[in-house]
Amino acid sequence: MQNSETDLVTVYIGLGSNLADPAEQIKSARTAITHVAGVKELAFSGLYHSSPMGPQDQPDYVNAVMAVETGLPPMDLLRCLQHIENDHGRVRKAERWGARTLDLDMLIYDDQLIELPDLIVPHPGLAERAFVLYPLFEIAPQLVVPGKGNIADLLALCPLDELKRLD
Ligand code: ROI
Repeated sequence: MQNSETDLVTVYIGLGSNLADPAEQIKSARTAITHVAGVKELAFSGLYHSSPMGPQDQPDYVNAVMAVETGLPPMDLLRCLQHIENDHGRVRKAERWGARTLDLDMLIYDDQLIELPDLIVPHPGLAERAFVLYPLFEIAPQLVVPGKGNIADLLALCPLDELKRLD
């Protein structure tokens, strides 16, 4: 069901960068997201340093997770996130899972299960990614991930890998 404009939902967004001063990319993306009309920040995790998942011949990543409140429907929010990625110099290459200046993933949208050609929510890789689960747990320890279960249970099954919280 589509949200009416007055219906606000909580959305979790994953942020990742491994090029052109990753920590600055993440901070700047946070500011850009909070400036989107109809989007309000609820929480922002610490920054995490992570080794690359996928091809290893790329720099390490900085990752974070943000919670926002919004009345924007999922596809409208996705377009906004893609604009912000593009504004941060994101170049879409043929290579899957290559280095990127900024990656913004819609991890969770309210309690919804979404399967559209351009958008699957909850994010399909969420449960296998320490660099998503640990920052998500930091800001929402009681969260139930729609269709996947309790965040604490998911986290217990996910090795920490090389993940380190910065500062
Ligand atoms: N690996 C890490 N550690 N962090 C990411 O944000 C990330 N994003 C990606 C791929 C290439 C899968 N690997 C990643 O898109």
